Amino acid sequence: MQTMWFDACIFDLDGVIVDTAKYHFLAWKRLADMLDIPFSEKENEKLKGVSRLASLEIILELSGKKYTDSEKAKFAEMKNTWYVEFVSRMTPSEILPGAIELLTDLKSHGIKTAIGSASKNTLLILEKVRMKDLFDTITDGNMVKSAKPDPEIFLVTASMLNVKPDKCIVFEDSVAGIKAAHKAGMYGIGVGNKEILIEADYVINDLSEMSFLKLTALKTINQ
Ligand code: B16
Ligand code: MG
Repeated sequence: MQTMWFDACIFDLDGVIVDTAKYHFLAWKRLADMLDIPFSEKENEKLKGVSRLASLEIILELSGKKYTDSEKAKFAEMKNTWYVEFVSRMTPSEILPGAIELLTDLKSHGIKTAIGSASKNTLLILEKVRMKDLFDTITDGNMVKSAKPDPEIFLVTASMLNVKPDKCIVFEDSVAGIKAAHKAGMYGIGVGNKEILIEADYVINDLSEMSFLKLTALKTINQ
């Protein structure tokens, strides 16, 4: 069998496999309205890939007020309850373009696949869109201490897959996620806007632009 420059592909969830950012926004907006904090889709951009508590801190900063830790814990729980209500209604029709095709293609060529997401709701979402079985391992926000841009999530994923970090490709829609991939010693493919994901090794609009064959040629293209 031919030796590949990569043995595994690790996928971020929100913004790469499914678009849950819209549900995060609706739930954060409800909390912001309740607290009289101005919050729009523009501010929501800053929350992509960021953990739940870090997202809350960013929103509360817009209020200019101070909140206690127990108030913050209550707000985070309220937001999550509303968010879970939204994602509980998700169906496979919400899977982003090219995701199933790329995962099937990679598997047929013996490449390992995984999820590396900051979301503590990863398993629920993957169950709702019926994609759990397409991944060899699923690493989420419940399994790590440090959030992206810390490389912990991707290093844990690589070790669960039993693959060396330099043989992993990460697909990420957030700047923090690309930084985390690089700190882990992995190749980072940005999914989304080229102007925002400037640190990525390569950028695509969505997963329909990628295939096993294109990945095999990527390193040669970039050199
Ligand atoms: P939860 P990803 C991230 O998912 C989201 O992009 C981010 O907006 C969210 O705050 C974070 O998960 C935590 O989500 O509240 O469900 O634990 O992009 O890492 O797949
Ligand atoms: Mg993301």
